[in-house]
Amino acid sequence: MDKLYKTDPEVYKAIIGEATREHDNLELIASENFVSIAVLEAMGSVMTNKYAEGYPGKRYYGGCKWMDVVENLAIERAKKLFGAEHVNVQPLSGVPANMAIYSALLDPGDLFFGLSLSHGGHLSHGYKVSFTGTFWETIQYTVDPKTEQINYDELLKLAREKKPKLIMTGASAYPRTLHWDKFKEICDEVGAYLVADIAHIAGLIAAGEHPSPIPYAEAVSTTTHKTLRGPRSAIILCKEKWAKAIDKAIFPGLQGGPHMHTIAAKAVAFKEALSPEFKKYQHQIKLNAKAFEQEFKRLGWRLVADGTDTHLILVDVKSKGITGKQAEEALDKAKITVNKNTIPFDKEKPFIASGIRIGTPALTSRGIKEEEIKKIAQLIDKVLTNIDDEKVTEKVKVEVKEIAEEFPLYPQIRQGRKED
Ligand code: DSN
Repeated sequence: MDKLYKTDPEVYKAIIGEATREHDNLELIASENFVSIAVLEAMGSVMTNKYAEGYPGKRYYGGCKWMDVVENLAIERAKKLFGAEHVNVQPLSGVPANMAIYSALLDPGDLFFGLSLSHGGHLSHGYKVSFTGTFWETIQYTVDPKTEQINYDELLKLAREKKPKLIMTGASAYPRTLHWDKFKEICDEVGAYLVADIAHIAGLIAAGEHPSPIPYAEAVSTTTHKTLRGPRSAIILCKEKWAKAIDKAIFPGLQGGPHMHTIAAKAVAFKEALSPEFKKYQHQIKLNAKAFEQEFKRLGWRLVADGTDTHLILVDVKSKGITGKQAEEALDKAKITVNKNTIPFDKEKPFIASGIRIGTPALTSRGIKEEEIKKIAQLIDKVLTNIDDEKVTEKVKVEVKEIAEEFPLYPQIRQGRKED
């Protein structure tokens, strides 16, 4: 990054600082991941220079030959990866993707259901402070108080009573399998459209490690930067009958020029995701989450829904007398990055929260496996059970450094120069 260093040493310093932080810390935020150098190169390419409003073969600008090439590659690869009839690769991120789906399938003021934010759902699933909760009527369904999992019988009862036009499924903090066939039965019974937001589990689905909603849902959205390990962005997959409405909702409905450098990077990430190595990687993500589950249980921690089938666990830290905020801050000092998270029926506000969310995609991208995961669970336990003891934090930091050094990340960026 010589040119960047000469032009803008402050931004250069921030980028090197972040690359160093990503290397030095153990990244356990379930929605984060580390992309390949190939994806970074596509993101930092001349594709950022071009306007390409419209779609391949039908653009509102001249000179779009190479834009069509990358967009078609991204579309074809995503179709193959998920077995979808139609794909739109232009959504800038998850919330606009969900807005586009609601706009295409609903009329203003229609009623839809989404999983409550504090029960693992997402802002864009109809939460009242999000536009998704003001342009449309919404009802937030919850998990079962005993199992902390979706109770499909209760959801059916609610759907029969309220008659939603659409049920949004998917989650941001739900550690167990989502049963799309059961959601579909409910939708069919009340005449609602089934929509799935698979942002967290898209990589697992692409690799066959979690059931796919594609055969059941009218439309599916996903961000591309979580388990899928692509650039920060999103796509929509849908049945052919919704293709025109979805495409129109994205452009010209909600967006202008697509970010072609990101679309190029998505194409690269989808190629990587079609490889046999990606399947092994996704399997390891789940093995690592299971290893966290087992070790945390052995250490006496209560886990929401009693464990995981996916890439994440939710630890109820309040059950040992600390808040999610305290846990997040204490772990941050030891260079272990997690996020505080509400747990079902949480009495704390989201900014304090009673839980922490721990995910394995990023650590797995570094090559970390079960043995180290168990060690990391023990380090987390040490910090949390000695929350005000700086000596313990300092000792844990040394062990974190050893693990980070054993599994290096982006050495070529940290050195500030490309390998030639
Ligand atoms: N903000 C993301 C997460 O952390 O899960 C969801 O979009």
